[in-house]
Amino acid sequence: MTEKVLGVILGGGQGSRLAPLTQTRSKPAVPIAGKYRLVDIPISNCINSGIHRMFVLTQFNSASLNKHIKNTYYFSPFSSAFVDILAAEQTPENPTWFQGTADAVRQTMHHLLNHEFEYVLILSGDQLYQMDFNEMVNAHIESGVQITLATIPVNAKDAPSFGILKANEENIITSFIEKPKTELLVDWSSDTGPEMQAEGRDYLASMGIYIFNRELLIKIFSENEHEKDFGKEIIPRMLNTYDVLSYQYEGYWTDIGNISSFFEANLGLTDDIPKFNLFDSNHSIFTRARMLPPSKILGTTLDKTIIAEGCILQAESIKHSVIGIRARIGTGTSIKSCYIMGSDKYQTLIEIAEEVADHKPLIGIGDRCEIENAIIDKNCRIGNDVKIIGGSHLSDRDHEWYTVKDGIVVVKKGAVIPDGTVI
Ligand code: ADQ
Ligand code: ADP
Repeated sequence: MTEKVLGVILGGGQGSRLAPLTQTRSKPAVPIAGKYRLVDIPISNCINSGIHRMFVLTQFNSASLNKHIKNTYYFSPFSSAFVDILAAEQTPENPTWFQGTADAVRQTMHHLLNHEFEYVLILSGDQLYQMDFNEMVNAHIESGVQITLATIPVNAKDAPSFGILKANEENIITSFIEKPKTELLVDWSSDTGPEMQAEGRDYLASMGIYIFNRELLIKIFSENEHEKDFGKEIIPRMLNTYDVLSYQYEGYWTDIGNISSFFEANLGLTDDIPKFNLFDSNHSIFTRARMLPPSKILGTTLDKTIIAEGCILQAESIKHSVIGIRARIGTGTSIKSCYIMGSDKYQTLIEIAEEVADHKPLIGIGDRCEIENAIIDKNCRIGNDVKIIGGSHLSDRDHEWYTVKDGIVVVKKGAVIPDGTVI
């Protein structure tokens, strides 16, 4: 049935919650897990589920996102498969950027409707999960509804960050509240089953994943031009008129829309048995094949660490960390609980000799550094004897080279950090 589905990936609003990672790139282009980009997750889930036609909606169309999509997702010219980026565009009718999730879909409907489909599957661009959409599509069709929402049980601490709902015995949603305040939660618990209740996951949350029948979506947008958001406006209104199905999912799913959840999700990949399984061949995550050389490691003690291709590591030790493509780390350096994104290029030996003579830090991380609880964005030049120790002792701040959020130091893309700096 998934051949009748068109995938629409919401690639992000202004991306302020992931700043400064989104300062110079669109959210779908943010690197994760050492070699992928955020947008690879929903695209891979679609491909693994047999959904081969996708649009990625984004506020700005960065060169790196275009290049990544163009160089990764090319399909046979004899198939109908495609992944196309639709950036917010000014037209005489729409002089502004996308004003919200529903507005993004509304503004791009004329592109979507050029294709034949019966169902549109709307996905968030900032979630980590490996879900087979076949089952959700089948549940949607079998129940005869026109809208289905994927839902997941969450605990009281997380519930205020999500749309929370209640459903009847047929899983038809009876009420919905977008991001309820903690004091309202007493009225919103559900019977989520004994396993979920044992974990304190008593609230049914919207995963921000929706299936709409084509004609209904056209009707919704023609009826009300002012609704900007699915969670805040469209879903609550639909409950009064239509049956909306709750499709309960119980696999691993996490929202990675802010720095601390992004950091935790990346470092979680270093667990003995990570909840997100990069090694599952039935749910492969696709990304650009870069033809990089194997990583080279000289004298480094490694523990609980993921290392992408093309790295040159001479560090003393690397623990509980994710090391991205083409990373270079100098001798005597120790890295703990970090996500090092790596670089877009290698420096030549001549460039290196010249920059060393000029006392300019090289691309990568220098010698005798100590780095902990940090995200180092791509192409940074971190000098020798630099100490960056994140943690709860640091207050939130924004500096020219770095930002601190929830104790995590995020060194900005391309930052040059002189020898001996202490953060
Ligand atoms: P949020 O995640 O808070 O809640 P929102 O910030 O609107 O909702 O983002 C949903 C997705 O759409 C994200 O991937 C975001 O990047 C993207 N997005 C947001 N604005 C956009 C825009 N203008 N253009 C393009 N893309 C945009 C939603 C639901 C909740 C639900 C959670 C689950 O509203 O009900 O519980 O998702 O994560
Ligand atoms: P990624 O590996 O993160 O997908 P790319 O390979 O797409 O990154 O490269 C990102 C940027 O770096 C592009 O602008 C690309 O042109 C540039 N780049 C990549 N390799 C080199 C290189 N060897 N020399 C100079 N620029 C490069």
